[in-house]
Amino acid sequence: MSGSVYQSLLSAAETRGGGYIVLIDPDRKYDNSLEARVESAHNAGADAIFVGGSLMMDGQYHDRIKRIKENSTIPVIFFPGGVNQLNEHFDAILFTAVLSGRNPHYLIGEQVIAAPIVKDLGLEVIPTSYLLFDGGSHSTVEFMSGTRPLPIHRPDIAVAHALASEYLGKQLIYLEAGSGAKESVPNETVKEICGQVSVPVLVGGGITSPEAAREKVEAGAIFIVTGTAVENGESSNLMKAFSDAIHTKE
Ligand code: 1GP
Repeated sequence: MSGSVYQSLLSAAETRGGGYIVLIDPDRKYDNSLEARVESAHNAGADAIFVGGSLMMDGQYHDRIKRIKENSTIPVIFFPGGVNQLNEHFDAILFTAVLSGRNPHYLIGEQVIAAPIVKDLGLEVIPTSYLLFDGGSHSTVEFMSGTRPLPIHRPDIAVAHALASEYLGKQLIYLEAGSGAKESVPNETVKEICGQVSVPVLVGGGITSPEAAREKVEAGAIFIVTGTAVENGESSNLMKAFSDAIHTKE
């Protein structure tokens, strides 16, 4: 269960006024920039790297996880796209249920398949509620999970899902607008949720500017995830700007 990686992330976020997480999609289209992105994340002062993606288009996935881990001194955490992506090199796994949806396979099916393998690999488990919002881009995760996202401008529905997540014992709530979303989860929704739950909230999807990231932290989010905005090896300056904006106490 949640252990040293989770605790160290929380304590870093508390000390720094927020936590910055860089998402690396290990699909082939990013193969040439893997090491550069890991290095940029370190140079920017990111607190962790999430690794995951909904689709893998070749057989080199496991090799890429090894490359990421070999180049990282910050935690490398599995943000699962499916049980086939489990790997021994991760420091922890977001043990995720798509609680915004009503597809039993992503509420409990994948988790049952994954659990014995997670145990065998000895991965630290972070029980996570994944709430997918409609960010206006028909995200890959919407298609792959076969679920409808939550309406993005209905904070009442969002709060109800977040409260249910807390009462189900989740230790992290991921508010996700989908990778490359046109609209990120609104600040008011983040604020409403953070005012109602005590579980740490993480926001990702469609966050394209450091200012937007900071607003989510000011609304109560503990962690901010960026992927698309910083997906090139050349985006090290932007990563640093995100990091500075999110680490509000530095
Ligand atoms: C996707 O929340 C992450 O799962 C990051 O989204 O790629 O839009 O930054 P972006």
